[in-house]
Amino acid sequence: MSILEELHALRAEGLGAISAASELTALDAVRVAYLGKKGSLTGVLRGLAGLSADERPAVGKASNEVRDALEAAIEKRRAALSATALASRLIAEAVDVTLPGRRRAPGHQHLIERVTREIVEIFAGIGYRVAEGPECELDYYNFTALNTPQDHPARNASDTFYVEDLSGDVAAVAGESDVMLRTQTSPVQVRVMEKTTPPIYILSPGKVYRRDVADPSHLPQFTQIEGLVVDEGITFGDLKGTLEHFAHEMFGPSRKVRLRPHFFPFTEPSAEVDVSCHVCDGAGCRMCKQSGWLEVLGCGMVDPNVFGYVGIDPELYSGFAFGMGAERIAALKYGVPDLRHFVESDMRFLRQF
Ligand code: 2U9
Repeated sequence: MSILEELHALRAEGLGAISAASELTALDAVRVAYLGKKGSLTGVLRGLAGLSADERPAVGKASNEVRDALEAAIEKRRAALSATALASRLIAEAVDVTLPGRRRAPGHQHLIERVTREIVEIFAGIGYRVAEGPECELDYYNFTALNTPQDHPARNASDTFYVEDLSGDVAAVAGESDVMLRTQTSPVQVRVMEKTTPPIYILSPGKVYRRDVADPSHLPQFTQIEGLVVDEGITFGDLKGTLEHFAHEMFGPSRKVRLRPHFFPFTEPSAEVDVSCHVCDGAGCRMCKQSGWLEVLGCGMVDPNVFGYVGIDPELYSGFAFGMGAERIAALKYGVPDLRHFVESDMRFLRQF
């Protein structure tokens, strides 16, 4: 076969291989096989050396034509294969923007947060302001200024979470730290009284900590809401009227309020407060253990000793205070039998509210 015949055959064979290449990598292999350094066309051109001078131009021209034809065919095939590849990728990766999205369940306020805010709103409506303070407190604010004797059981390490003083304080090393997780929010009110001249009408909601084992009616951490009023001429009657207003707003307008004598170190006289049962209207039911009454909070007139600690003149001013647990109020209002439900994060429980 002459070189011209070989070139002709090579061209036909190359064009066939190009159109047979079904993907880009195969096409590239064809290009290398025909046009590469060690490719067939280069191999044929090696025979050029053995030709006479007048044969060479025609063979040179023919080989250029074969190269051009193969290169053009490769480019055309490459464009076609790229377009097909792109089309199939577009199909494979297509996103149906009309499909409905996956819904995320929106979160909502925890019942305790809702009840806390509801209580705050009731008192905000009659002029109280919210006061907040540290959860880690000093013995002075949590106990001493609240007229709590040195030997009061609440001060025991078995009742209160004492916090290690990292300053290396000798008392702390001996296990008698002055720092603790507050057991009530009253220290917030002591701090306000230290800095404020009456009238004072404040509410202090917040977390408190007690070294209790969790059971249906106790949690080692819970939410307390305390109120404090200090003004001229404040009486026990003002306290009762305020609590009646709260009971009506929280549990319904026909609720009755009953006060039973009690003792707290920081108030004198002190009382525990019952609200007539909102489930049976006082007739007696499972909720109120047949008594017709639910115990909801504690209260009293601020002890003059407490005024002494904060520099308020008890001859000029008097005041009342009250305290309640938001978890207990929520449990009574919504019929939750066990306070532990509030901290267990079981969505079946939480979703109900
Ligand atoms: C100051 C002076 C007095 C706050 C009060 C109570 C009565 C009370 C309990 C209710 C349930 C705590 O959450 S509980 O366990 N609290 O009964 N708290 S009087 O008296 C104060 C507060 C601040 C300066």
